[in-house]
Order: sequence, then C-alpha cells, then structure tokens
Amino acid sequence: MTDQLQSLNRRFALAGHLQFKAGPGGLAVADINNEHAAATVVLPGAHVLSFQPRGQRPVLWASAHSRFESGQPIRGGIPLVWPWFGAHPTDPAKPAHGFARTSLWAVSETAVTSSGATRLRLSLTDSDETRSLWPHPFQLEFTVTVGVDLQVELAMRNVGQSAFTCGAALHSYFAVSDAGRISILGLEGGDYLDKVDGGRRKTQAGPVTIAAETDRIYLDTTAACVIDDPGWGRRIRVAKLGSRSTVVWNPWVDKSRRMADFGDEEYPGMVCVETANAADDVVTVAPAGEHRLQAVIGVVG
Ligand code: TA6
Repeated sequence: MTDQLQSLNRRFALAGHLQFKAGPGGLAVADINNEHAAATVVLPGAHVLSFQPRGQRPVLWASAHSRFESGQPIRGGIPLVWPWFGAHPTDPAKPAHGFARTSLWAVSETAVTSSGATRLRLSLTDSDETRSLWPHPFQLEFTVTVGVDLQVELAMRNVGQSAFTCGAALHSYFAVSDAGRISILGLEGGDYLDKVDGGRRKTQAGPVTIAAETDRIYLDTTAACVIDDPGWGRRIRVAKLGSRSTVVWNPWVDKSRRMADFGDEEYPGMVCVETANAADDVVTVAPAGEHRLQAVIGVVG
C-alpha cells in the first residue's frame, strides 16, 4: 500500500464503512461498504464510480473501455462538470466540461451519519493550473453520502473579490436494461434544447424515450426525474436541488463508435440524466457567496 493510502487510512478510514485502496489503473479510491450500500469514489476528480444498494443491481454505469489515468476523464459514474458545461464558451482548446473532473482533490472529512450512512468530503481550491484555465479564486467542496440513497453535493464558493459565473453538472450515468425500452418521467411538457438538431428549442411531449442519439438540455425544471426500466422491473429516482436544468444523453450507435473510451455495443446499457446548471441556468456567485448543486439518487421500485 502506498504512503498516500497509508496516510489517508490513518487519518480518515472508518471501520465497517470506508477504507482507501488502489483502484482501477492504480488510482486511489475510497471503498465504501455499509449496511445500506456499497460505493466507490475515485479520489482524482472526486469521481463517484459506482453505487449499489444492498440487494439491488448497480445503479450507476461505467464503460468497460474507460481510461483510469490521473488527469483523464472517466467514462461513467458521476463526472463532476465545473466551471463550464460542454465546450468552453470561447476557447475550444480548453477541456470540455471544465477541469474539476481531472483535478487532484483532497480528502477533508469522513463520518458516519445518524442513519448509518457513510459520508466523504473532498475539496479543491484554485491553483496556477486552474487559474490558467479560469481566472477566478474558488473553493469547491464535494460531499458524497452513501446510504439507501446516494446523495452527492457540489458546493461552489467564491473566495475572490469579484463575482464569477459558472456552469456545472453532476453528469450521472445510470445502468439500464435497454435504453430503447426505458421512459424518463418528470420532464413532460417542458422545453429543451436539442443538441442533436442544432440546439433548436422544442417541447417535450410525454415521457422521454430513446430511439437514436439523444442530447437534450431541459430548461427551467426543478423536477425530480424517474427512469422507468421495465426490463429490470425497477425505477431510479433522481431528485435535485440548486438546479433548473436537466440533461438527458445517450450517444447511440455512431457517436459511441467515435468515442475511444466507450464500447461500440455499450450504449443500450446506459442513460445519462444529469443534474445541471447549464444553458441559461448558469449561476453567478458573489464574493463570499456559495452555490450548492445536489442530487439524491435512489431505487424506488
Ligand atoms: O452531457 C451530455 C454531453 O454534453 C454530450 O454532448 C457528450 O459530449 C457528453 O456530455 C460527454 O462528454 P465528455 O466530455 O465526457 O465526452
């Protein structure tokens, strides 16, 4: 075991709940196991990779082709998108979805909650590297609470002297029996930007279903979504706070083939339902201010 892991376990391990160990690609992970569920959090990128309540199938999906190299995004789980969503608004050379998911976060706290859940907190502050990409001082705190439900929260604090505006998302990948057979409830009647059709604004008629590449930013919605999966006879609920935009994504056939870290035949097994601050839902944080983006994920039937 490396010195880093030994030091982390000395300071933060929780018997019967959490230990640090070498995970995929040798990356340091927090291995969480309690009476309610099991989860894995990759420390680089503060990346929740897996979540499985006791007696349930895995709730999150991850590609068998994902890279596991420090500084590289992981394909699956819950990538942290910050401080911009999608391509950088003006500079295509900057990394898509910002730099939070490829940064080295620090473990700041571990605890057992009163309900027997396991809580892990990680933090990230600005550096020469982040300032070269985004010229603002900041403090991020990512909190993962693993119980019957999975609660993830990204707190964004402005520790500078001027306001900043940022985009964000908890870019959650969910495991499903067959993306072509699921329905996503909660977005009915809402407007969305269709990124597969030039970003055109459209209105959602009925539940969201997937029959081709789907990449939509639903606007002005605080609704919880439910992924209804008849193939596995289960429903996954994604509730949220601090977000008025929800993104639904499945790459389908052609886009899957264009992604090196996404298997050509993997797209039927996943769908992204992302808790976002995207499009017109970007947030402005005043000096000494804070914005919290939260998702609560659980199997409801
Ligand atoms: O959230 C949907 C999306 O913006 C898609 O357009 C697609 O690019 C996806 O994110 C994955 O992005 P990534 O940078 O992780 O490959």
